[in-house]
Amino acid sequence: MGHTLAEKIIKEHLVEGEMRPGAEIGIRVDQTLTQDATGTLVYLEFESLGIPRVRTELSVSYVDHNIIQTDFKNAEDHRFLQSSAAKYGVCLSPPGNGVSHHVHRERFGIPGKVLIGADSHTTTGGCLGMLAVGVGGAEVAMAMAGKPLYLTFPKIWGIGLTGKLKPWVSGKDVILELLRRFSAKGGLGKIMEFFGPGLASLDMSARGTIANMGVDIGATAAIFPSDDETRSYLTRNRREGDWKELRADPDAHYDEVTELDLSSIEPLVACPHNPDNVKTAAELDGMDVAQVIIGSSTNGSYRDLMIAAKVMEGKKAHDTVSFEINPGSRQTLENVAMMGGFLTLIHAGARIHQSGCLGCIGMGQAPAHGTVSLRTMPRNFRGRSGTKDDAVYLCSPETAAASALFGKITDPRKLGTYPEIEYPEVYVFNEDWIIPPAKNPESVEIIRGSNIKPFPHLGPLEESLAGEVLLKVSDHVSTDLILPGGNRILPLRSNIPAISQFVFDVVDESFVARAQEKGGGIIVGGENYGQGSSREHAALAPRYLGVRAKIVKSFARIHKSNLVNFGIVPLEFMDPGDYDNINQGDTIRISAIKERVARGDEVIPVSVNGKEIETRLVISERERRILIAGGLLNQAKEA
Ligand code: MIC
Repeated sequence: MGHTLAEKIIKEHLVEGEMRPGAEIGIRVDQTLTQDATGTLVYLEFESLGIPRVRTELSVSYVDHNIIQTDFKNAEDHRFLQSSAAKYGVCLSPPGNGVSHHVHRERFGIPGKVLIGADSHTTTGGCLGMLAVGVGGAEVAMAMAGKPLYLTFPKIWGIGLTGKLKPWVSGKDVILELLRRFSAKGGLGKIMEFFGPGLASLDMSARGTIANMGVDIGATAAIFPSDDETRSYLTRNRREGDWKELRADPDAHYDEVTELDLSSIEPLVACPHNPDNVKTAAELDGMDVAQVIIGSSTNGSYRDLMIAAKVMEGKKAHDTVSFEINPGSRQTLENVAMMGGFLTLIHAGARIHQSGCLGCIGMGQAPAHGTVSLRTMPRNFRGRSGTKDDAVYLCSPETAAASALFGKITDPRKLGTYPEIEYPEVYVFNEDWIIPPAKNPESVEIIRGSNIKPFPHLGPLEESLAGEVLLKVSDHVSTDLILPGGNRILPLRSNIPAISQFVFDVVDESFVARAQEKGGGIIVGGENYGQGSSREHAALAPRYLGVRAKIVKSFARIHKSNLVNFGIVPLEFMDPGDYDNINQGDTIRISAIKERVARGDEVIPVSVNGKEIETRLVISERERRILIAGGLLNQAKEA
């Protein structure tokens, strides 16, 4: 029997384990990426391993998140990252170059390679036929040290595409349609693999958007074949030499198949506060909007900005709308400028921001209370925009631009003829935007400003765990709720004692004081706990406050690995009904936990106010050793 494309890449990179769903495998990593908000910890982690230079084919450090410098902290992080990159053999993409996912695709992504990144949207790389996976920072540090990436071998979810997108419908609508049908946990434990005749009508921009939000449907990765579209994209980026044809075998077997007729999709909008809360633009048509932002890792490409420019040609954004453009990359900025797009947008009243993540993670662009913000970004979790009671809606650039014109959510099909976009034959860019590593690394001093605090010491797993339920939360709690972003908190990413003061800030402002008073405790949660960002701070900061176990209905993949990597025991209710009978303030005891973890027990009894319930610990042998050591770095240093 033939193989899927994902299987072929995994097979070629397999160094440990067996390729069957549910088994743990280790795969060789070719490329890594970090971004500044997660990256400072990654380089501290890498440094603690005592390895002089990275052992990957390519590692790139992007500075794209914390680029609004309200005080010295971000700038100090940037200098730390630049000097670390120079010393350890990593390329640096400095602030202004744009979002890692765009720049990586433009300059470095290669079909058939394995890329991992300390950012959940690393899945974007799947648009080029790479196996691209978002992971916690410690796993990136290990890969930079030449270690494999460990994964539970996923199911391969084939998405068979037929038909052709209708005018005014684009890549964002495709992924929103999948989110609408399958929910934010529909892809858990799966790699999405796209195939079929419909692929021909999906350009690289659409593929990037879809692969980007593959993680928002819960998938480990989302992959497209490397075909003529991939070739022409690489050629336009002067990298035709990196192209090779890659696709699934004709008789490949997918664990699941979904047929998607592209011509049946209409303009869609995700409503607050989850990307899977999807309605049609037509249903929401007429709702007042106060802010429209086009850009981000999801929709910040040349095409995305040019279609907005075409919509705005000869027109002006509505007076009541703050119309904002966040270019995905410097290359996009330069090419859209060259083709006249920015002139149109500026003339139409757009506010042009620097290339980067910005408002997508609450770094500026916070909306006013009680107003609707319509964005082309990937996430709309409560409070993520920087305004606690925000109302963020997500859509395509077409719907965003149409809505900016009228000041109301607008189905873009009302605009008449769908404009054609002209592409430059080759994109202009300057290779020197990327700063190569130092040729004389020994002489490079790492610049450690006062914002870079040492990595906290984490002790090994105790014999037994006891404590109170410090907080009980419901389903789909994102890492943005566990440890928020925003320009107040993000600059503290390199300072765990300081950032830990914001754990669960959006949910319950008294959480930190309670955790400190009780000397730590246990968190209880619902389904898909820890969805969203890969930020390991959402595990490390609670651990710093003494949280040693979480009991939930189900975990999101990256957060669960992060919990293990920082020594927090990730338990799942055997009977989800037990969730209803457990409350904040209840006394929890988990006896002989260390012995049970070491013995390989999957069923872990937990006493709740003296009454026993059963929970499940579904982790590999390797992860059990990590938990016992108190975290991945402790274990790596022991080994
Ligand atoms: C996100 O989109 O949520 C982020 C901000 O890019 C995060 C990374 C972070 O929290 O630093 C992610 O996706 O991993």
